[in-house]
Amino acid sequence: MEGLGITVTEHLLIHQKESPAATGQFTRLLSELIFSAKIIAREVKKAGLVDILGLTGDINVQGEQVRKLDEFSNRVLIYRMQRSGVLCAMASEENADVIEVPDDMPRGNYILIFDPLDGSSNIDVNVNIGTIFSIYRVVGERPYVTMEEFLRKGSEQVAAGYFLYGPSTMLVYTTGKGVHGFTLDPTVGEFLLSHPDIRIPEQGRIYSVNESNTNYWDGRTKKVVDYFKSTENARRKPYTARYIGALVADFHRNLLDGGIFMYPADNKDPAKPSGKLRLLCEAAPLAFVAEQAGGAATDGRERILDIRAAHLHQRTPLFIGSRRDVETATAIMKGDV
Ligand code: AHM
Ligand code: MG
Repeated sequence: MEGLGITVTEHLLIHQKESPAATGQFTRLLSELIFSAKIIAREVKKAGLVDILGLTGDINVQGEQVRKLDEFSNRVLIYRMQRSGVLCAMASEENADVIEVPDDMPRGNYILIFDPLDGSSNIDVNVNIGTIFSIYRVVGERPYVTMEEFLRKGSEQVAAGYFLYGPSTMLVYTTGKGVHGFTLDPTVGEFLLSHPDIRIPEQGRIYSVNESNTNYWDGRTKKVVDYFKSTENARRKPYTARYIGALVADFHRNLLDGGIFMYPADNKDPAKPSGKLRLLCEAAPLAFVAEQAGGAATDGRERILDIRAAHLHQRTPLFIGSRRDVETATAIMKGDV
């Protein structure tokens, strides 16, 4: 029947033949992720109503305070994905080490890396947050995985994407054949194809950066941000500033409308010389999405997808979004202009 929309499962099955990633196991992996995200979305929607807000008092491996919904989302994802039968192991932003699939559970061909609830400082104020995921195929011998399986270049990802918990819940993902967006229809509980083949404008009109860090930036970083604010840029008028403070939400807006998101290196915290964002669970998956939509992502010098992580929780500067804007920022960062 026409007019009812294509569900994400139908879409996956339709495209299964074109995408080497979309095997039966992969479809199952994504279905489990979708189910987990629906549970997280349900709790996010209730967050203002039940006593779930506030800090747990714990500190996660990144040295940040863990909020209850982060913890809940992490637990949901670990519990469901461990039982999916398609994963060999996982890594989460919230866990210091690799998360194994228990010996008594079936293991599969994939590795999942995720940020269970990105932008968590927004939870208490009812502003958008999201879940980011990155999927690799196991290359070594199963069922045991080594750390090397995780420390791969982002270009080896077979799929990546995010769930955005906003006014609507959305899923945006790529398997290396373009980027597709789905919106959760809460009346039937299905993600329906709402944004087929997303293309990011070649050049945007938005810049997104936490400018309160200006005094911690080096000269080149300041020059990049000045460029987007000046009337001497490619638009001949200042770009507009938009900063939500949740990477998924800032990235998503710029993906649809065009623009650049930046989280450069700064000298605010000697323990975090490369800025705040994590290569494996934040930068690499969004870089895959950006490139597949015709955009770009660098650390100010190198393509994000070419960087091999040295450790699980490695941080990286990030310049991501419309291709021409990222190219300009990278050229300034490299001192080429
Ligand atoms: P989180 O994963 O702990 O929520 O932290 C990452 C978030 C990103 O979503 C966002 O882009 C960034 O931190 C905002 O940082 P800042 O408050 O320094 O601007
Ligand atoms: Mg995050």
